[in-house]
Amino acid sequence: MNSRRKFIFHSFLGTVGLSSLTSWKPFSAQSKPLATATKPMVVSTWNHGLAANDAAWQVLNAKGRALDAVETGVKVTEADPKVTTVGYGGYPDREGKVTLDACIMDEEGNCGSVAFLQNIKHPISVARLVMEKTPHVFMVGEGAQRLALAHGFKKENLLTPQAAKAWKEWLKTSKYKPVINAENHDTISMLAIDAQGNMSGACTTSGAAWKMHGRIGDSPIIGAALYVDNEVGGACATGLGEAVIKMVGSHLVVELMRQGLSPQEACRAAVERIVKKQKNYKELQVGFLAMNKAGEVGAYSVQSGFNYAVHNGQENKLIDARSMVK
Ligand code: SD4
Repeated sequence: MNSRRKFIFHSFLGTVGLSSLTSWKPFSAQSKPLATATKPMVVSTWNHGLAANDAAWQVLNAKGRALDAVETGVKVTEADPKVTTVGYGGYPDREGKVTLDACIMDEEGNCGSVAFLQNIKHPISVARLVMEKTPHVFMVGEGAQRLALAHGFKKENLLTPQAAKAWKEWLKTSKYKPVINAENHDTISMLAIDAQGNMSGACTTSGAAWKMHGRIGDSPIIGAALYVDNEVGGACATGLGEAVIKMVGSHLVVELMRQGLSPQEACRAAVERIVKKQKNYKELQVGFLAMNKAGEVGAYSVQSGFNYAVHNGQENKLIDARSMVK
């Protein structure tokens, strides 16, 4: 060590004290590690999660990677024109444009996101492209679309006649007041554990219906709508994105699980944070869904009406989440 470095090092020790340095442990080592799940599991938000889970399960059952499972799973919802909150058939913004947000995260902490993506049916796969084929983690708009086209994606019209009709109906009043559990909800967020015990997650949405052109919600934001830490577990969110971004919800849920809370307790604590800090909580819906490394699942929402689908190999069933406001 040269003398200048030695000086800095000793001044540092003087500040923190040698004993605190030697007793320092990584925070993650402070709570007991959980046993890893011995069988695959997949969970996802809302009732369309049932069909998405079925597709994801095919991958997991064939000993596939959780990352492939979550991508395959949420693509089912993206392609379904009857789901008016995700992908093709999603309700547009107030200018009649369908703009999509998505993100994905793997067991190594790699992640990719796209936002404000237009005319590409599977934003989740573009998010994966960002993660795997670029040096970046987050791309938006035209640049994200160009990346997709360069990798063989096709430009498509995603505004179905039904969504166009709903938009024209909305234009008559042009009132923007998201309705709880309807209209701006039903993003699909999914978490999976594979046969190797690795976790991944995905989230994809057309966002809040009738949003301002250019508005982006929580769904493409790593830490807000989705977070996965392969040592601890994963969490994801659905609901009013503005409320989730403000408290970086999914990251909070994972960190609470790291400190020893069960998935259910961690989701509840995150909802409590919203209720405590956000004065308008009675007018909004947010739901969190979490799964830890051991395969334990929990969820909690601000308002009643949030449900989620759990596939454990034996059955794929829909469960009503508990909520703060009954
Ligand atoms: C958003 N969080 O854009 C999304 C919408 C959503 O269930 O989750 N709907 O704010």
